Amino acid sequence: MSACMQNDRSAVKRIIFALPALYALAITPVFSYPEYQEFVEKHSHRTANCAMCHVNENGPVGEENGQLSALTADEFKRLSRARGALEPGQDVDSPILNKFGNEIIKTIGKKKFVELKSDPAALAGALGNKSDLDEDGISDATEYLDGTDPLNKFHGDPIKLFSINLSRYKMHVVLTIVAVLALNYGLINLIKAISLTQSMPKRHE
Ligand SMILES: [Ca+2]
Ligand SMILES: [Ca+2]
Repeated sequence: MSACMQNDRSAVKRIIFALPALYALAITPVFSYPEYQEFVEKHSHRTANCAMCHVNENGPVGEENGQLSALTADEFKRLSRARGALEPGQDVDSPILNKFGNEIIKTIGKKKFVELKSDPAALAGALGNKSDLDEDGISDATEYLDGTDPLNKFHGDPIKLFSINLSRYKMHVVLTIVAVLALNYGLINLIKAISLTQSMPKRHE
């Protein structure tokens, strides 16, 4: 069998495997949830785009990475499973959602997420303060309210990050201050000693 025929067969197989997922996608409307984005921008006075929860900053519709038209057959299956995760606690791994987006569905379930569209502020309370995916010390829920990136440890409300880092590294700060004071003290005494030496009368032999 020629390589060309083998390639054709494997392409046909891929299409056949993808058919159920494509059908599921076709009968499931593509939801977008601009209510959350609008709330975040209004509440935080920061610009928020789809990248807060999605892989692609332009959202799920399109042909780029993390968008529906670029998904493989396996990714369609993962998408279908994620869309069926109506209740919390399920293992969600949607290829169009980033880690935070998947965490939201895992924590509260798709059903609750859709319900909260009418009250986007309540999403923070529903998420709770346990999860801090980027480990910057600010919970995902707070970063949602603040309009900062819950997957970037260097992106957070500056005052909160400063306060958290000061608390985390307070021993380093104290030791640095002590070291600087000790160095200054030593330098001052050294200068005094040199001055004294120079001001002492020279012995005539
Ligand atoms: Ca965080
Ligand atoms: Ca962050």
